[in-house]
Amino acid sequence: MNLRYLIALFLVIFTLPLKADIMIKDAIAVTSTPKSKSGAIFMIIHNNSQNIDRLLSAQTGVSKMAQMHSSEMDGDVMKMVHVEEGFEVPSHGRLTLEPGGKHIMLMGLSGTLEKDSYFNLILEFENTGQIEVEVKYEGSIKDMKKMDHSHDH
Ligand SMILES: [Cu+2]
Repeated sequence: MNLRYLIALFLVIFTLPLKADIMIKDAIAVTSTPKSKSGAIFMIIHNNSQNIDRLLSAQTGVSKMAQMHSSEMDGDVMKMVHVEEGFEVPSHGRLTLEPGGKHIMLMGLSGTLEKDSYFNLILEFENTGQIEVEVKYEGSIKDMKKMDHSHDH
């Protein structure tokens, strides 16, 4: 192996983009009506590392509080439960926050969000630390495409 080859090899290794351990996709927020004081954030959290991570908390400037919630059926009624310990993100796996499942609940919204605008959300992970993501406000939940197949009774 000559020196020139070695140098080339090093250049390749050190210029490869580092794959982030935690990657956030499709972060969106919805409210039940345009003037609601509460809303929900959905996203897909990819964990590319060998370690389990945990989403501990979330913070945003657009609401007073952000909580980790899960949805559970209580008879015929969908109930939201505050998950204080946060959500586990499996290693080499993903966590999906989606309507009718786990989500980040926004409480005390300022009510100034405009449809299709973006706001910043800071996520705190046990291993990875803080990650800032942009969340798109998709308007009221009726506007959300994924809700097209929601169950009507
Ligand atoms: Cu909730």
